[in-house]
Amino acid sequence: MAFYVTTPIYYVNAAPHLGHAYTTIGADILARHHRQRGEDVFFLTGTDEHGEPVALAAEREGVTPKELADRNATRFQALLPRINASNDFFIRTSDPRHKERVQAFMQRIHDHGHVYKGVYEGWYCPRCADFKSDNEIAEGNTCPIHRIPLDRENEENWFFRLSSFQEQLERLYAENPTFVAPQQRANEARSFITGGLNDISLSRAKISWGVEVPWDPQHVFYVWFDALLNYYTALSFGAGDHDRTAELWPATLQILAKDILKFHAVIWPAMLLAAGEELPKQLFIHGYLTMKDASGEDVKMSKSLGNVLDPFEVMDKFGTDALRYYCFREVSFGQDGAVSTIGFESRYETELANDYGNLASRTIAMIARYRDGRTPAAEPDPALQKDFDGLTREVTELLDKAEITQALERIWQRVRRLNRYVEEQAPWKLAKDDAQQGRLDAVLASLAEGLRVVTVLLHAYMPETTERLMGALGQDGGFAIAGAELGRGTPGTVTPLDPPLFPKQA
Ligand code: ME8
Repeated sequence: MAFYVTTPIYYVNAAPHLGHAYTTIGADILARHHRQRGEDVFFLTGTDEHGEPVALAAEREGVTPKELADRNATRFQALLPRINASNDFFIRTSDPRHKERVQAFMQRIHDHGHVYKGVYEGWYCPRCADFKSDNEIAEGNTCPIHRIPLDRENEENWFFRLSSFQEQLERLYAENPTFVAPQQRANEARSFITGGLNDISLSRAKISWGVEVPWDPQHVFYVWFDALLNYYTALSFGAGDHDRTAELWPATLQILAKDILKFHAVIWPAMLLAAGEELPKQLFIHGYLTMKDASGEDVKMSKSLGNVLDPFEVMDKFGTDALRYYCFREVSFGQDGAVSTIGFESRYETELANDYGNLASRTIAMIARYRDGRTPAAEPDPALQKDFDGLTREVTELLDKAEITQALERIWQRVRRLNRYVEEQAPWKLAKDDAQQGRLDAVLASLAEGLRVVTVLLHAYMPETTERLMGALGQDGGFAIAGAELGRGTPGTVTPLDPPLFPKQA
């Protein structure tokens, strides 16, 4: 079974911030989870290098767009190993192989009769690269997202007959209610469509930084057409030594934030329909990470507003897995949520260092002390078994719906259950009583197994920590999801955790 997951391709007009890392980590958690299920996973991310947002930023910095793109694409690429993203390819839209395929795809749309020449007159945000309709304009003709004045544009462009897809798109949403998740975002997309679709510019004559329109080389494609197509073009040259489009298209899941809902939930399916291609199975729209701005108000973390948390700094201090964990624990995937340094520190201490790290250290230390480092072979305690029954199924079902935070919550309930189990059973008391040695075997074996099961399930979230812990538990059974049941482990020889999984911060 194939699982093809994508992130948006990020603009190279500035360096990456935590908002970009967030989406990529979310996609990575799902990619890793599906690999644990033995599926044929393809995980794509990359950079969006054309269009006005990049051309303008380059102009401001006094470099060519290509220079800026090369510099910042390198920074986005460098972020990936740091956040431990297991992407299979990184697409750059300035890649000539992408450009060729954009031209071929758009030529198909042209030849199917969905394109005509016209004049665009209206408001345009150069940072969003978006032609704004009346209800998308904030006070004083400003962009509601970037809070900058909009430009009044009047230019001759090629147009895409978006309006002619109105009915098909309405039918798509009616027949496939989970095409866009969560539901609230599907409703938004739907009301945008039922509000009436206008044809949209497909090319720009004013800009030269882009992919040339093959039937009119004075124009380049409007950047969104070029950008959206990355999800499709990458499969023909970025997925190994042969074209894997037939095996991997349509995408299983496309992840993005609500800022670019309209492009993905309306324009993108219309483009695919116009070319006669299948539609992605699902778009998952998450919310914004917010942070306080200068006035103390929680607003979207963004380059242009300047309220960004540098993911590199956070990882230097807390480690990669702590960042991965925090983002999805603190902010429910799908909702907006505030992040802060204090929030990081608090969850790091109470949950990672105490709930999980301490549980691991104590369990291993007790096996070392009372059983000479060999985990006893004993059946899992029925008292614990009952609380673990169905856990893996629950987690898998939630992750099938991209409910990453909810799945993590279910796992964490069991981490806490294991902590209570230690307190209830008090192995240190059993150890002093000769008559309780069988019981002590059962308790230690159950703890080791419980810890192994949550560790298999946490692997997609915290790959490095979980590998270290599996090694320390002497488990060599790996991370296949099928093994995430109490009693499926093989008792091994433990190694004390030094330093602990999440060392106390100075
Ligand atoms: O829109 N909270 O690129 P972009 C959560 N190139 N996610 C955030 C975020 C925040 N504060 N800030 C950014 C573009 N993101 C286009 C996309 S796709 C064919 C072209 C993430 O650099 C989130 O995924 O502005 C959002 O959708 C994306 O970065 C926008 O990145």
